[in-house]
Amino acid sequence: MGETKRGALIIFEGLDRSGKSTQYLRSKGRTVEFIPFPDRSTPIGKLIDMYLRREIDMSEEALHLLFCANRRERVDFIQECISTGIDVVCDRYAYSGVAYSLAKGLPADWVRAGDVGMPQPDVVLFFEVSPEVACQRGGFGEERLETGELQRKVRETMKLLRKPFWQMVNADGDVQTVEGEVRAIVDHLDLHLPLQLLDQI
Ligand code: DGP
Ligand code: NA
Ligand code: NA
Repeated sequence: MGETKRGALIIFEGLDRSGKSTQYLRSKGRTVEFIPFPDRSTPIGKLIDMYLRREIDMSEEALHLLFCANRRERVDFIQECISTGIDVVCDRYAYSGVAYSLAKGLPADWVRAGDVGMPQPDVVLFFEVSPEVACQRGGFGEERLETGELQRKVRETMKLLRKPFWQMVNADGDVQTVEGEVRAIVDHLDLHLPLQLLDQI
């Protein structure tokens, strides 16, 4: 009897409007569960959504903790999928959480502690898009946090978070080219070790 291979935890990271959503929809031929973070469908996600659409205000600290809590809400589901051989693709993860809050000037140790113990990704695909291209894509600037200045800071901060399991993907190109890059990386993941938990971000 063959052992069922565990699923992979694949993270898409990058700036707003870097084309991540398009990418993950196009990869739907695999047995994959997609989780967008923030997951706006949960009660905590609805609060985040109201904040982003400028319907409510809250402190930066409270917002940070809500984003962390919103990711924690899905941990059981992620682990269930992985152990039954289903891949999980998350649009954003702890790295967005840390990069946005550091860019706003919250204390580094406090910020980085919020996602310790989360499942460790098998790969983080970092979609790199030039800020000029990102600003030209549709819908930019509609929500809070989409100002050019904050995006520049997030971009710089995000790069400092790079880990050995990060892969940079040039997202300025056309969709087919980017999709090819993504598949090549995902097809070569080594899934023999069990899923680890993040001991630092
Ligand atoms: P999205 O739905 O992927 O466009 O994300 C909504 C916005 O929230 C986007 O500007 C990025 C930001 N964001 C995503 N995750 C986090 C997080 O954990 N912390 C903070 N502060 N912002 C985040
Ligand atoms: Na956005
Ligand atoms: Na998202």
